[in-house]
Amino acid sequence: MNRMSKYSLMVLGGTAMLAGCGDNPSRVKVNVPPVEEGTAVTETPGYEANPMVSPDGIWVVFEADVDGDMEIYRIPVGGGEPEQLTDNSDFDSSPCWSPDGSFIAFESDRTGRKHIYVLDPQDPAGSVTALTAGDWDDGSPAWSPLGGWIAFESNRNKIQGTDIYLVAEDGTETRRVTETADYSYSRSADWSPQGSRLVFESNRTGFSALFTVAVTGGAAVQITADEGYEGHPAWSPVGGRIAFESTASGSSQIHLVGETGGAWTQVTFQGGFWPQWTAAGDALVYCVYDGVNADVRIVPVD
Ligand SMILES: [Ca+2]
Ligand SMILES: [Ca+2]
Repeated sequence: MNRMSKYSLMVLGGTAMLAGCGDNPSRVKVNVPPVEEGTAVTETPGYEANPMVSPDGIWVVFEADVDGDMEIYRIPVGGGEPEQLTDNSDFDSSPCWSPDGSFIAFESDRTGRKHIYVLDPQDPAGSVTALTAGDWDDGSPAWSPLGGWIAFESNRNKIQGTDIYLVAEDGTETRRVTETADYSYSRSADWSPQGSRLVFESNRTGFSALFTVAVTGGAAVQITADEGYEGHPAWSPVGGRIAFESTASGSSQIHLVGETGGAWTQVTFQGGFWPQWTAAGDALVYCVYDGVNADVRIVPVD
């Protein structure tokens, strides 16, 4: 259903209520459609998730389930015809751009376990490079803004849970960044603009909270309180603050917090998941999700 027909139905509902209210103007209520936040990038009946704008600001890459399994797509930021980049019966998800926009890293279970792969969006039917392999699961790749390394989460070396690792973008070397207890997770990492620190979510102290850590490892710094769920952090490419999703307001919304913590600023009020900054750091692409349908939106951020 496109936005116009959805609005038409809501206006019809308001009209019906008016007709039932008689002549008493004090009892007249009109259902005013909510002002939609940001701009729609996709408005399909299906599930789109994990969007990220290309460094040149032209494309949004995302995952979608159209044919019973997840595939990677890209679509112009202003909307239009999606271009399918993977086509198989496996679960392909969590796409992210290389800093020069030449490649897209993603996770796929095409070997039976989840691992990190790289494709060329100019030649999606061409060769896909596996960066990780093994009898465990890797996911949520995030490419360093300086190039060279991709952060990801893995359950290798762990009895339940995940830690953050780095893999060289040519797959030749892997490094461990976090080392937390079994049965706890550190995941959904993203890079600081200088490529020296990572922000990630972890439940090491209880509920899921946000932490930062040097890419060389060591002590993590907690930047949100762990009394609720905070996740999917995205470090502003111009620095200073981190976007994330939280259910603190009663539903999942996008918020901002300083990169060393502090007060939050709420960005969305009508739902928000999986925020990612544009390269200019002046907007967030994210999803709204009602449990069945998810759509990609983009909203400017001052
Ligand atoms: Ca949709
Ligand atoms: Ca697939």
